[in-house]
Amino acid sequence: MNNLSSAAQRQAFDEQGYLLVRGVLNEQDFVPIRRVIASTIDHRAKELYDTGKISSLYEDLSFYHRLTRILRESQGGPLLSWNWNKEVFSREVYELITHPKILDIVASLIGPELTVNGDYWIRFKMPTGGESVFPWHQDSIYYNGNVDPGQQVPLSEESQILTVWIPMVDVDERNGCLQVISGSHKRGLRPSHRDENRRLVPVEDVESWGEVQNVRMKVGDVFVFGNLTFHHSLENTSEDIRWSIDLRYSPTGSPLEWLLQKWPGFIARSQQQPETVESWEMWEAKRTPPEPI
Ligand SMILES: O=C(O)CCC(=O)C(=O)O
Repeated sequence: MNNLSSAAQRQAFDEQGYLLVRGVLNEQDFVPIRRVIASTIDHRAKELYDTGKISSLYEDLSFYHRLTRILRESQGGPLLSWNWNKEVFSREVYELITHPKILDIVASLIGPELTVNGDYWIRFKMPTGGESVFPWHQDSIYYNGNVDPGQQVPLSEESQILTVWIPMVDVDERNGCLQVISGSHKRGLRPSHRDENRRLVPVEDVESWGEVQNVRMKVGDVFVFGNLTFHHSLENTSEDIRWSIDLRYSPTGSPLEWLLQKWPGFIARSQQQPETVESWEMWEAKRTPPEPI
């Protein structure tokens, strides 16, 4: 897993179903998004404090420890991991999703006509050991599982949907890094069933199919994988939250209207029709429901 030329990146991605690119972003690139998260945590803390669910705003705690403390007190039992999308919808997220270095990597894998799908997630993987495990899955199985019964839509596995996974702290086996199975995407979409937590887990022993890779990453590295690549994340046995953001892209014109209706996205790059690229204001207008008349 090294930095390679575009053609070699593409070849490695096609072969393995994933690609790790080191040192893409720098500390400065994260400043705006950290600010958005900190302000959302602040807002959430005030809500919980005002409704008597926490006894303090814990403003003296660091960015990383504050949310754990707030959730420990408000949730009582084991901490549930959180995913935020609309809570952090902002120009700062748009800037990160359209970061030229990220778009260059995505374009090297799926071509120059790029649509951002609106289902990005900021994830807080809580320091709760086994509770924090995310089981093996292919993203397509979740997409298909989210389609309403009876809705006739093209299956998601017929499209390329790329995830760009970006840690906001260094990640390894201790704090729940991702694992992937090399070459697993070549087997197509596999059967799964719902476990006791309603999560879709494979019925087959996927770990026996190929090399299971631990995806150890430093802040600034990005990890890209496809919607058929089996991946999961390990327990977070550390004391701290594992923060990450995952972004999603497809070739423009992919038959994903059902996804874009649910999570409106935008055209992020186009070589053929550069005038179709959509600004933050255009994305914001798509995501903001019209005022009632
Ligand atoms: O961040 C994680 O722990 C899991 C992420 C994941 O499964 C995904 O982005 O599809």
